[in-house]
Amino acid sequence: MAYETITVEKRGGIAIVTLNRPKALNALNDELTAELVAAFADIEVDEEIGCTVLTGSEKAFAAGADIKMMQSKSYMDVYKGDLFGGFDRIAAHPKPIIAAVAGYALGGGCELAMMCDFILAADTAKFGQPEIQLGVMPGIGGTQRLTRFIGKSKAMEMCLTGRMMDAAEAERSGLVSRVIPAGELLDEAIKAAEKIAGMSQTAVAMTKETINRSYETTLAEGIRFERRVFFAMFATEDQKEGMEAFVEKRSPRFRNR
Ligand code: DAK
Repeated sequence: MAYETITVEKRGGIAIVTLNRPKALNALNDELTAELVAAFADIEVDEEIGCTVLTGSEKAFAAGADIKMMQSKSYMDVYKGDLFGGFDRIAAHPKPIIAAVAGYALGGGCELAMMCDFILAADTAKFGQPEIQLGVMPGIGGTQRLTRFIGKSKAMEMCLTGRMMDAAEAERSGLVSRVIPAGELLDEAIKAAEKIAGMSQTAVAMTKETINRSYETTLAEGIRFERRVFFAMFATEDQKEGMEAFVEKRSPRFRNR
């Protein structure tokens, strides 16, 4: 399918989705949201794809929701149109998504990166929730996810002052998993995605679901959930294959069953 505001490349077992509105620094508008939702719906049912890299340009992952699109909207417009409601579908995508962030990840851009399963940051990356400067606040999960990822004090400071965080601070704060020289970012993200796509996709999906459960429940319930899912893995062919391959000193051949 041809898209106007993103590109999608399938490469072996992975997909690379690139935000592509260079003139607006990849600002998120309705069209881009709908195209991202459609692309991830395709990836979800594509059995060949095990992991996606979501990236932007050298200058911007995404500079936020499109301010020019939002400027004239009324309460009824955003309420009835469920502004950016499509992003819930991306947050619920069952396969892993790696955000490869270079340059600005601001507002909705930072929120989109946080919906992914982990963030690899170029040393040029800058994260921020500057909505307060526009007289609004984060509205695609920023107040909730940022607070859980970096803690109340830093999240409050960023959301109340609009201060940006550089890549080194983002790594120290636990927002990103690793900082990588900008020129190597995409290759590193692809390498990680290929590694994940080579695992049992059943085990990968169950692991993603279980880690995400830790944000939704108490520790005791989460541990109970983990145990149930772990036990269930012994009903999969991939558990037999993975352990047999270890004992036989060979690489496993997972069949995602
Ligand atoms: N929206 C629209 N256009 C944008 C944009 C944005 N967020 N960011 C940049 N652009 C456009 C600029 O207007 C400019 O276009 P032209 O003037 O050339 O036509 C072009 O991209 C290049 O930008 P600059 O000329 O400004 O480039 P600089 O290098 O000088 O500056 C910058 C880069 C990233 C520092 C600057 O562009 C900037 O501050 N951008 C805005 C960042 C921002 O405020 N982001 C947050 C947006 S609000 C919701 C509730 C709230 C929200 C959403 C949902 N719900 C309850 C559902 C709000 C979310 C947001 O993200």
